[in-house]
Amino acid sequence: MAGAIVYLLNGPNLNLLGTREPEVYGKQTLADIEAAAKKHGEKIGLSLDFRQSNHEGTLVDWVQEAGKKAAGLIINPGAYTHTSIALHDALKAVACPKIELHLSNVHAREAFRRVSFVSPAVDAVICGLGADGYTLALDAVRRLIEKRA
Ligand code: CA2
Repeated sequence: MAGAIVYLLNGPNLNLLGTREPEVYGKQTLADIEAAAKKHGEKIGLSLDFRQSNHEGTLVDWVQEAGKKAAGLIINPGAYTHTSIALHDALKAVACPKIELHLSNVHAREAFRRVSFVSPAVDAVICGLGADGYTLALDAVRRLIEKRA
């Protein structure tokens, strides 16, 4: 377990965190969230590979890469959650524990955000806890990795 690699992937527009809509997404920037996640990862024995892209194909490539290299995968797919069959298919092909993560409670927002193409392809979903969701997702993925070992 010590030093197990976990990919933490972030989708479109999450690079804008902290600049707008703080009432929905919080005040922290993605760099703040990355620093806290890496610190927590170290504490619980996980080595984090934290990335963000605005491009669906890049995210698909990274999910495939995680399938080869990672012990666990956490993904906040951003708006691709609600549209991407390509991400669904890529995630289905990954055997390690996978968690879908959202800052906001997508079920309490617009109807289109209640639809997720990602949820059927992952082990668990965390949403509505803001930036804390990232550290909680790390704890959760660690448990799932342990259980499978
Ligand atoms: O709640 C989440 O984490 C989301 O994945 C965030 C996505 C949204 O499309 C999903 O429905 C739920 C959007 C992230 C955009 O973040 C921004 C932050 C600041 C300014 C503009 C966009």
